[in-house]
Amino acid sequence: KLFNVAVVGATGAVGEQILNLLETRNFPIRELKLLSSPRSAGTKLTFKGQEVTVEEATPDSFKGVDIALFSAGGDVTKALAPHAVKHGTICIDNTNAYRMDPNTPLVVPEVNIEKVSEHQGIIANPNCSTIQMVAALKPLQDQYGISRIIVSTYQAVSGAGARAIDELLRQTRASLQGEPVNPDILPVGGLPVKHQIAFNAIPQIDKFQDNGYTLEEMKMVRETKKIMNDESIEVTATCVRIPVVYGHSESVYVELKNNYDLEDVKQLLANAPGITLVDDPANQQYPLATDAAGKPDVFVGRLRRDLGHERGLNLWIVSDNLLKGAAWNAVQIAEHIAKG
Ligand code: 11C
Repeated sequence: KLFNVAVVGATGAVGEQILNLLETRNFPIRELKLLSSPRSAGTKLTFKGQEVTVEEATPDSFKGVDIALFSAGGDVTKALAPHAVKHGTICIDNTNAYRMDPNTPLVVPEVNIEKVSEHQGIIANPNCSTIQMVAALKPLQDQYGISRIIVSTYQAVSGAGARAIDELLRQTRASLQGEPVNPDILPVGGLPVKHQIAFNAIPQIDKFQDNGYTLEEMKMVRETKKIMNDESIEVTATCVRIPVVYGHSESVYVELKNNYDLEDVKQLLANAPGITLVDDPANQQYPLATDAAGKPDVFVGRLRRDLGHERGLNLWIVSDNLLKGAAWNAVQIAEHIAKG
């Protein structure tokens, strides 16, 4: 069976990766529509050697579309996805718009692919930093149970979009030449205060909430509970932007409900789908953002028992935030739907 597919936000950093994946995975497409904001409409992109002109996304764009992949920001999803659903389109949404909606499945295929069947037109793709963490922790949840997670992230600038990548590169050059770096975008577009990202670490990703945590941190808290289907898991997150272009890294402390054997944990992770274990301290082998970039897997290493808590485990989790953290997770969901 072939599908009419639309990509909303086709010219963005994630949209570009979605198109690559649809092409390289040979997704069964009858007709491909590339949609964007009016600003990017008219751009010409190439898909399987053919030029496709990007069109402005409107409520009527979805007539006859079977599957739409949205990654053009939450406001665009909120404005257009309900129209798409009315046209019978299944929407896979990469934004925060519907993730916590009780009627919307929030899906990481390695964790809860069965939830796809409960959709009412929209399936939400979680936040990148959440996806890689829950994919790595799922085998531990199944085997031992999880009571608590404490995570600190080291997140790449590409998570904030193509303009943030330009900002890091521009500031790095300016700084090396002794010129002013003129922060313009990070930590959060639209907020008045900007900070230097070159040669820095910024402990703010997205806006602060009333509880003192940032929205990125609260996404990790709420989404983890929903995807792992356990509101009792205690989650604390500290999210930090660092001067890396591709690949989020995470230091994760997890407290298990039952006693574990470290060798068993390594075996579980080595055998888990979508996970690559890189854990060989004797040879200085552990996951690195530069190795994860461009690859679909979640990389896990530095496994060690906590020194204070017998059921505590520390690990280091790295993945390409634009692939497993966004485009690849969405295309995996689309492939599941296409298989029927
Ligand atoms: C970042 N995690 O790295 C964000 C980007 O809710 O899908 C993804 C935002 C989202 O800045």
